[in-house]
Amino acid sequence: MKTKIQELFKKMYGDGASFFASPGRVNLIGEHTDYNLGFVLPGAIDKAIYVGVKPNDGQKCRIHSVDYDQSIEMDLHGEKPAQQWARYIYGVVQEMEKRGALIRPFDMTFGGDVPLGAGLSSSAALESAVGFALNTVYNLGFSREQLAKIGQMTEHNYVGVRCGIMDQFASLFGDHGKVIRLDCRSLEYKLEPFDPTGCKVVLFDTQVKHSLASSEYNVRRAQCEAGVAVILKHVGGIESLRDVTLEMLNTYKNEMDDVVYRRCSFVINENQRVLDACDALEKGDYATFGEKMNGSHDGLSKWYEVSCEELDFLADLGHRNSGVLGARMMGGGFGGCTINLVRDAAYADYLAEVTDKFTHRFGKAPRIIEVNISQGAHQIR
Ligand code: GAF
Repeated sequence: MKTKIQELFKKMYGDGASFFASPGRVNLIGEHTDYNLGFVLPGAIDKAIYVGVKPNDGQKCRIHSVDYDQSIEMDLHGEKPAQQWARYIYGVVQEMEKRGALIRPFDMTFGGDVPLGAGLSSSAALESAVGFALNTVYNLGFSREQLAKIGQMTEHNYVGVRCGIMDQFASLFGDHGKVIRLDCRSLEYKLEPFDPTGCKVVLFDTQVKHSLASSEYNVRRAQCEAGVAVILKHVGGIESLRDVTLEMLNTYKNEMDDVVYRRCSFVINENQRVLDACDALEKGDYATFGEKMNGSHDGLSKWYEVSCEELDFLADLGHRNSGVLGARMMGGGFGGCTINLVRDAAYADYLAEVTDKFTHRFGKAPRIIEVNISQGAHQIR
């Protein structure tokens, strides 16, 4: 893909472009905790969005999407573009300009190998790749942390998803063989070696994407905020669910809707699971780590209600198999993929079992995606 972007840029817009890559991500544990200012444990993967960019002398940007096979001209200060994919680029530019940058029109080609709709954050990879590319080419001086916030605010203001910062952070800060233990409030992070000797990480993509995913995402966020508002009436200094204990939640349970209670309860437990999983990781205890992954899935499915039949089916297969240390849905939910920690000795048989049983039940095999934890946003020389 990298070479294709380079060749295409040359063919369409000539020589002199600079090229960049920013990856998708996996998340080992810590789902729907980021916008509650809690903890997450993602890692960048070896699948990325590649961008070629070069300033032009015209009044408009010329942009070609390889994946959508579409070319557009875009006025940086005009209306929001009609194409969804172009809004990510437009949004990043607007967010940079809000922060004082001046961006002249450019030519751009982009495309990638992050599977679309699989929950691997291809959109955050695009925002991060575009942000990183423009930051470098125009020498804007934004830090990686600022670029992550620019990507996150692009989602809020130009796509309509009130996401947290996990995906953009992982795409910008990832490193080979390391997961990112991120505190989503302070944005302090630690790169932890992730080397589960004797195991493999594999993703099973249901290839299901429910149209409700982004609206339900915003509903979940609002439910968490509603829970915080109840607690705040009684306890001072509460900024987010990060500050709420299960004890507080249970004390004021009667003042909140049962659904709100369930959502908040999940988030508080999930935060604790991330911390427990990180402790297990430091000790090299992958069995405990896997148990936390399983608990995360159960909570996401039953308490946060962001799973779906296909994801539950895949997680359940993992939970019943002694060769699988952990299995859970990953990302926002309502489709996409599961992440699985599988013993080497069981790996081949398990892949065959999953393919067979899933196909029997849903009439289509899941897509098997093998990933390596890899480097964050970078320039390609
Ligand atoms: C999506 C969002 F973009 C992230 O910010 C995060 O909330 C995730 O869903 C759920 O953990 O990927």
